[in-house]
Amino acid sequence: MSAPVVGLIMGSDSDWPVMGAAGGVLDDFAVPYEVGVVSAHRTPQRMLDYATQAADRGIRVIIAGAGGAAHLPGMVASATVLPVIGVPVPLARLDGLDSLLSIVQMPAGIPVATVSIGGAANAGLLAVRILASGSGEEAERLAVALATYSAALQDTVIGKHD
Ligand code: RP5
Repeated sequence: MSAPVVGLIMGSDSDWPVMGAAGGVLDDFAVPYEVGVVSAHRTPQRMLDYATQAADRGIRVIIAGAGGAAHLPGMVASATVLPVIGVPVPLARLDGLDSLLSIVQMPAGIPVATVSIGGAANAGLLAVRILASGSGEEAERLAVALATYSAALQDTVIGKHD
Protein backbone atom coordinates (compact mmCIF):
# COMPACT_ATOMS: atom_id res chain seq x y z
CA MET A 1 0.00 0.00 0.00
CA SER A 2 1.51 3.36 -1.05
CA ALA A 3 1.38 6.37 1.26
CA PRO A 4 -1.50 8.75 0.52
CA VAL A 5 -0.71 11.73 -1.69
CA VAL A 6 -4.21 13.24 -1.67
CA GLY A 7 -6.00 14.35 1.47
CA LEU A 8 -9.76 14.06 1.04
CA ILE A 9 -11.39 15.88 3.93
CA MET A 10 -14.87 17.13 4.71
CA GLY A 11 -16.64 19.08 7.40
CA SER A 12 -18.96 16.27 8.38
CA ASP A 13 -19.57 12.62 7.72
CA SER A 14 -22.85 13.79 6.19
CA ASP A 15 -20.80 15.20 3.28
CA TRP A 16 -19.60 11.76 2.22
CA PRO A 17 -22.50 10.95 -0.17
CA VAL A 18 -21.23 13.89 -2.25
CA MET A 19 -17.51 13.66 -1.52
CA GLY A 20 -17.33 9.94 -2.19
CA ALA A 21 -17.28 10.71 -5.91
CA ALA A 22 -13.82 12.25 -5.50
CA GLY A 23 -12.65 9.07 -3.84
CA GLY A 24 -14.14 7.05 -6.70
CA VAL A 25 -12.09 8.96 -9.25
CA LEU A 26 -8.91 8.59 -7.19
CA ASP A 27 -9.62 4.85 -6.96
CA ASP A 28 -10.08 4.70 -10.74
CA PHE A 29 -6.66 6.30 -11.27
CA ALA A 30 -5.04 4.23 -8.50
CA VAL A 31 -4.04 7.36 -6.59
CA PRO A 32 -3.51 6.66 -2.87
CA TYR A 33 -5.53 8.96 -0.65
CA GLU A 34 -6.70 9.36 2.90
CA VAL A 35 -10.19 10.34 4.05
CA GLY A 36 -11.04 12.32 7.15
CA VAL A 37 -13.65 14.49 8.81
CA VAL A 38 -12.09 17.83 9.72
CA SER A 39 -14.43 20.65 10.66
CA ALA A 40 -13.43 24.30 10.57
CA HIS A 41 -16.03 25.13 13.21
CA ARG A 42 -16.36 22.01 15.34
CA THR A 43 -12.70 20.91 15.36
CA PRO A 44 -10.68 24.05 14.63
CA GLN A 45 -7.43 22.82 16.18
CA ARG A 46 -7.68 19.49 14.34
CA MET A 47 -8.17 21.47 11.12
CA LEU A 48 -5.05 23.57 11.76
CA ASP A 49 -3.02 20.51 12.69
CA TYR A 50 -4.17 18.75 9.54
CA ALA A 51 -3.34 21.69 7.28
CA THR A 52 0.06 22.43 8.80
CA GLN A 53 1.20 18.79 8.87
CA ALA A 54 -0.19 17.48 5.59
CA ALA A 55 2.79 18.38 3.37
CA ASP A 56 5.30 16.83 5.78
CA ARG A 57 3.26 13.61 5.71
CA GLY A 58 3.59 13.43 1.93
CA ILE A 59 0.22 14.84 0.93
CA ARG A 60 0.50 16.75 -2.39
CA VAL A 61 -3.09 17.92 -2.92
CA ILE A 62 -5.97 18.52 -0.53
CA ILE A 63 -9.60 18.14 -1.56
CA ALA A 64 -11.83 19.80 1.02
CA GLY A 65 -15.62 19.67 0.92
CA ALA A 66 -18.09 21.43 3.15
CA GLY A 67 -21.64 22.71 3.10
CA GLY A 68 -23.45 25.80 4.35
CA ALA A 69 -20.98 28.19 5.98
CA ALA A 70 -18.29 26.24 4.20
CA HIS A 71 -15.09 27.66 5.64
CA LEU A 72 -13.02 24.48 5.65
CA PRO A 73 -11.33 24.77 2.22
CA GLY A 74 -10.37 28.41 2.70
CA MET A 75 -9.13 27.96 6.25
CA VAL A 76 -7.08 24.92 5.26
CA ALA A 77 -5.63 26.85 2.32
CA SER A 78 -4.58 29.61 4.71
CA ALA A 79 -2.50 27.17 6.76
CA THR A 80 -0.71 25.22 3.99
CA VAL A 81 0.98 25.92 0.66
CA LEU A 82 -0.42 22.73 -0.85
CA PRO A 83 -3.00 23.18 -3.61
CA VAL A 84 -6.49 23.04 -2.11
CA ILE A 85 -9.53 22.07 -4.16
CA GLY A 86 -12.82 23.15 -2.64
CA VAL A 87 -16.06 21.26 -3.13
CA PRO A 88 -19.28 23.11 -2.29
CA VAL A 89 -21.57 20.49 -0.77
CA PRO A 90 -25.27 21.21 -1.33
CA LEU A 91 -27.45 21.12 1.77
CA ALA A 92 -31.23 21.01 2.01
CA ARG A 93 -31.61 24.78 2.09
CA LEU A 94 -30.20 27.19 -0.55
CA ASP A 95 -29.20 24.26 -2.79
CA GLY A 96 -25.48 24.76 -2.21
CA LEU A 97 -25.31 28.37 -3.32
CA ASP A 98 -24.28 29.27 0.25
CA SER A 99 -21.55 26.61 0.13
CA LEU A 100 -20.34 27.82 -3.27
CA LEU A 101 -20.08 31.46 -2.26
CA SER A 102 -18.42 30.57 1.05
CA ILE A 103 -15.70 28.67 -0.78
CA VAL A 104 -15.19 30.65 -3.97
CA GLN A 105 -14.94 34.19 -2.59
CA MET A 106 -11.43 33.94 -1.22
CA PRO A 107 -9.31 37.01 -0.58
CA ALA A 108 -6.33 37.59 -2.89
CA GLY A 109 -3.32 35.59 -1.77
CA ILE A 110 -5.14 32.48 -0.53
CA PRO A 111 -6.27 30.46 -3.56
CA VAL A 112 -8.84 27.69 -3.47
CA ALA A 113 -9.63 25.89 -6.73
CA THR A 114 -13.39 25.72 -6.41
CA VAL A 115 -15.36 23.17 -8.42
CA SER A 116 -19.08 23.26 -9.09
CA ILE A 117 -21.72 22.60 -6.45
CA GLY A 118 -21.50 18.90 -5.73
CA GLY A 119 -18.64 18.59 -8.22
CA ALA A 120 -16.55 16.14 -6.23
CA ALA A 121 -15.73 13.98 -9.27
CA ASN A 122 -14.10 16.96 -10.96
CA ALA A 123 -12.21 17.67 -7.75
CA GLY A 124 -10.79 14.18 -7.96
CA LEU A 125 -9.88 14.67 -11.62
CA LEU A 126 -8.26 18.01 -10.90
CA ALA A 127 -6.17 16.39 -8.18
CA VAL A 128 -5.07 13.74 -10.67
CA ARG A 129 -4.17 16.45 -13.19
CA ILE A 130 -2.09 18.29 -10.60
CA LEU A 131 -0.24 15.09 -9.77
CA ALA A 132 0.21 14.33 -13.48
CA SER A 133 1.78 17.74 -14.07
CA GLY A 134 4.80 16.83 -11.95
CA SER A 135 7.80 14.82 -13.05
CA GLY A 136 8.74 11.18 -12.58
CA GLU A 137 7.22 7.82 -13.37
CA GLU A 138 4.03 8.29 -11.39
CA ALA A 139 3.28 11.62 -13.07
CA GLU A 140 3.86 10.03 -16.46
CA ARG A 141 1.58 7.12 -15.61
CA LEU A 142 -1.17 9.53 -14.60
CA ALA A 143 -0.71 11.65 -17.72
CA VAL A 144 -1.19 8.57 -19.89
CA ALA A 145 -4.22 7.51 -17.86
CA LEU A 146 -5.75 10.98 -18.19
CA ALA A 147 -5.24 10.91 -21.96
CA THR A 148 -7.01 7.55 -22.11
CA TYR A 149 -9.80 8.89 -19.92
CA SER A 150 -10.26 11.95 -22.15
CA ALA A 151 -10.37 9.82 -25.29
CA ALA A 152 -13.05 7.61 -23.74
CA LEU A 153 -15.00 10.72 -22.78
CA GLN A 154 -15.24 11.69 -26.43
CA ASP A 155 -16.89 8.37 -27.20
CA THR A 156 -19.69 9.23 -24.78
CA VAL A 157 -20.87 12.07 -27.05
CA ILE A 158 -19.50 11.56 -30.58
CA GLY A 159 -21.88 9.82 -32.94
CA LYS A 160 -24.90 10.01 -30.65
CA HIS A 161 -26.92 12.05 -33.16
CA ASP A 162 -25.01 11.51 -36.40
C1 RP5 B 1 -20.78 21.65 7.44
O1 RP5 B 1 -22.04 21.57 7.98
C2 RP5 B 1 -20.49 20.27 6.95
O2 RP5 B 1 -19.54 20.31 5.94
C3 RP5 B 1 -21.81 19.80 6.45
O3 RP5 B 1 -21.96 20.04 5.06
C4 RP5 B 1 -22.82 20.67 7.21
C5 RP5 B 1 -23.78 19.91 8.05
O4 RP5 B 1 -23.09 19.07 8.93
P1 RP5 B 1 -23.88 18.05 9.86
O5 RP5 B 1 -24.78 18.89 10.73
O6 RP5 B 1 -24.65 17.15 8.95
O7 RP5 B 1 -22.82 17.32 10.64
O8 RP5 B 1 -19.83 22.06 8.37
